[in-house]
Amino acid sequence: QHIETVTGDGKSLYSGTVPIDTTAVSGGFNLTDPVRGGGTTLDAQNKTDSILCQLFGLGCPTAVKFLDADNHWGTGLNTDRASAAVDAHYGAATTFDYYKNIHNRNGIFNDGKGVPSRVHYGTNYVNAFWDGKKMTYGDGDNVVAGPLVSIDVAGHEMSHGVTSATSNLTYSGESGGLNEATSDIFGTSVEFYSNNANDPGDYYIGEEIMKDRPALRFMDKPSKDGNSADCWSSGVGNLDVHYSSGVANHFFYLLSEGTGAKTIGGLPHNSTSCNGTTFGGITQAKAAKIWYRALTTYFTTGTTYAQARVATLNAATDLYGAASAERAAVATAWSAVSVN
Ligand code: ASN
Ligand code: ZN
Ligand code: CA
Repeated sequence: QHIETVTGDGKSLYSGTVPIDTTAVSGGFNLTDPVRGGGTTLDAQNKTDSILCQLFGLGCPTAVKFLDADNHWGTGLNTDRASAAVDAHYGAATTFDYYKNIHNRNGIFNDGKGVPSRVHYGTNYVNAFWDGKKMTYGDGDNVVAGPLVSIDVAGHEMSHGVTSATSNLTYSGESGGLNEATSDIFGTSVEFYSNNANDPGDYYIGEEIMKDRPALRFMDKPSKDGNSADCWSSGVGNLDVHYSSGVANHFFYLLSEGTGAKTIGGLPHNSTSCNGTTFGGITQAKAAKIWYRALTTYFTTGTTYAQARVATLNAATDLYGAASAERAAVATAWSAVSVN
C-alpha cells in the first residue's frame, strides 16, 4: 500500500519555522498528520465545553479543520489563527516521536493512533488540558500568559494520557504529585528531544508562555514558584498536586544534572540538596529512561514518594545493573530530596 505523505512547514509562535506533516484535501491542505496515526489539529473557535459536554459528552461545540492553500502555515505572530495551530501540531508530532523513538511507545495509548488537538479554546483562557482523549489549549490572557502551546506544555499535557494509560497514578496526595511530576519530567524531556534552537531544552516549565514571571515551574529549585516543595516532608501530599510535584521534579533535576549552578538552554539553573550533599548527574536522557520504566513497570495508582524511590531503584537495576553508577545516583538523588 502506498501512503502519500505531505510535509509542509509552518511559522510557529515559539519554535521558529518547523516542518509539519499534513494532508492534501480539496482546496489545499489540512492539519491531519498521516505519519503519526492521523493526529489532527483543530480550531475550537473560542468556544468552551459546557459541563454537560465535559461530564456526558453532550452538546459539545464543534471544532473546525484548518485549511491552507500552499502548505506554508502561519506567520509566527499571534495575529493569525494558524500560528498557534502550528505549535500544537508540532508539539503533538514531537511528543509522538519522543515516545516512539526513545521509549518504544507507539502513541499515547500505545495503539499507533494520534490524538486530536484543539487550539483557541475559550477567551483569555490561561490553561491547557488533556481530557482523556484529546488536547486543548487556551490563548492565554496576554497578561499572565500568552497562548499555552509551547512544546513543554504540550508534552506535559499529553503525558497525562500516558500516565492514565499505564500506572494511572491517582491525581491527589503523594501519587498526585508524582502524576504531575511525571508530566513535567516528560514535558521537559520532549523539549530537550525537539532540539530546537528557538526553544532549547531547560528544566523550566512554561518559560515561553509566561508573561509575569520567568516560568510556571522550576525543576532545579521548585520553591522558586513561591509554592512548590523542594524537599519531602510528612504532609507534602496535602499540597496541591502542582506543588507536591516539586519533590519529584527536584529529584529528576538532581539525578540529571547534579548540584550546583549552571546555564541550561540559556537559563540559570541552581540546585542544592536538602541534606547538604553535592554530586554530579547522569544526564537527562538516562534519568528519563529510568522514570519511564518506573512509571510503566513499577508505579501503581497509589504509589507514594517512598515507593517511588524503590520503583526507580528497581528500574535503574533493570536498565543499568544492580552495581551501576546510575542506580547509586538514583539513591543519592532521592536522599537529596529527603526521600530515604
Ligand atoms: N494544565 C493543568 C495540568 O495539566 C490542567 C489540570 O489542572 N489538570 O496540570
Ligand atoms: Zn498537569
Ligand atoms: Ca521548558
